Amino acid sequence: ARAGTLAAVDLGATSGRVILGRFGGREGLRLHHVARVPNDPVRTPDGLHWNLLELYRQVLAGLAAAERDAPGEIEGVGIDSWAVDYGLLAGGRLLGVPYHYRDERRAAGVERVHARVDAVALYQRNGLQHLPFNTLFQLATEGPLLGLADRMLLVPDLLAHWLTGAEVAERTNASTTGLLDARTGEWDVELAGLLGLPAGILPGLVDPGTTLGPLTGDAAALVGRPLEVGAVGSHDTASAVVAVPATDRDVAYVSCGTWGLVGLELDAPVLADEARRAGFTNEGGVDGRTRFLHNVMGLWLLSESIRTWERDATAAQRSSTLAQLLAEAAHVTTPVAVFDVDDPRFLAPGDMPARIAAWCAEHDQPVPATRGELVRSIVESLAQAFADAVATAAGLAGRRVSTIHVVGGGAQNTLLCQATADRSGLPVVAGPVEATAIGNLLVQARARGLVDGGLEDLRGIVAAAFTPVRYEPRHG
Ligand code: LRH
Repeated sequence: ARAGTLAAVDLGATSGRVILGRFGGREGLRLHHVARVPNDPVRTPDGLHWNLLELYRQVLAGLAAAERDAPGEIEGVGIDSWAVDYGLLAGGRLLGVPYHYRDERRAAGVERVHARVDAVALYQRNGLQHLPFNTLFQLATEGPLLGLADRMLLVPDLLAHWLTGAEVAERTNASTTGLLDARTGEWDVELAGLLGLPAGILPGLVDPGTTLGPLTGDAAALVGRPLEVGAVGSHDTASAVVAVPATDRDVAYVSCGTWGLVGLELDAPVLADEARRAGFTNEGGVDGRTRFLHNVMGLWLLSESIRTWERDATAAQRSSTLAQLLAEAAHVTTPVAVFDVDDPRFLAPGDMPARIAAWCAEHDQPVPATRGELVRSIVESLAQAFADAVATAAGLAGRRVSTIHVVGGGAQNTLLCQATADRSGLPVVAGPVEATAIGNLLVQARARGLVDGGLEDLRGIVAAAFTPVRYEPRHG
């Protein structure tokens, strides 16, 4: 191990960040937050889009700020983001404004794909949980643009392309497209052909740890130095799983942010039809591991409820912070509804409190009467979904689970962590909050020889540098 500084660009669906990681010294790794990157999607008449140019601008500004904070020190940059979304290019030019996976119209692709390959056969090939926004379904809605395109780049790969000129598909994120063979980790060219995708649209795959190249041209000038970009687990969840501070194997994880990604790390995919029916996915992890997990709706339910209340509030009312709402929720003593957080009605942006109330009324469950009750109902329902997914994952994979690790923003939510412990009957170990950025940094650090070893060694570094909080299950 040697000392050195790396930068992580971690873009979540609700906000992003640029973080410096300093390796070496007594703690092993220290984080320095450089910039927050707001990520506000924009709805135009043709649908819901990512503001990708603004994100790119913010990434450049964040890297420039990082370079000012640590002049001449940064050895490399890694980029990760939410999965599945992409841009189409022709002759190096972006075709159209990339869509947000929560755009309702993208689901129209599901029927088109299933007409050619049914859900059972698809699972045998790609091993993915059916989510209506998986890349292959979205591509089926592109219409004429697909005929013009000669490249598809997933969001982190597209940003890396703009920064460096490299045109690659990083493998962990590529595994969320539905076009990767779950057994081999290579593009399923036959499936791409069956779905009528233009030949050559899928770029060459690279593994996390691959060097992509230095910032070029204007990007280098704006940042101030031609920092070198390297591939990491560019699917944010893949990076988060790298930073789960577990040294034993009998653990489950919940990577909890906008989504709650709940499952196990395995050596090989589970493609049994039971796993498909249970909504389990086999995504590609760093070092060829399998992320066998279920997508739970996540803190989106909370952030979207808050967005609804803020939209409807007068200026004087617009003061309820997340912390206040959680404090109110903690004081609720009446029983609250435990609703099905995975109901598809909660996927698209909109009035979440009204949708939750409607679900409760339809299912003869208590309709939340106050904001505190609604927040409590969300927290308890998420915790129940996490506990159920852990038990199902263990059953399907034939593994014993003795601890649940919660990483990501949700690790700060004490009410949620305690409820997850209570409802699963297992201890919850919470933290680090910045697992995704840490996983991003660790994979770069290993590629550059700052640290070495397998994932277990990297996790040992996390466990030593970031003290987690433990929640014991309470009975009764
Ligand atoms: C979490 C995440 C998740 C995907 C979803 C689209 O940010 O990457 O793993 O399923 O976004």
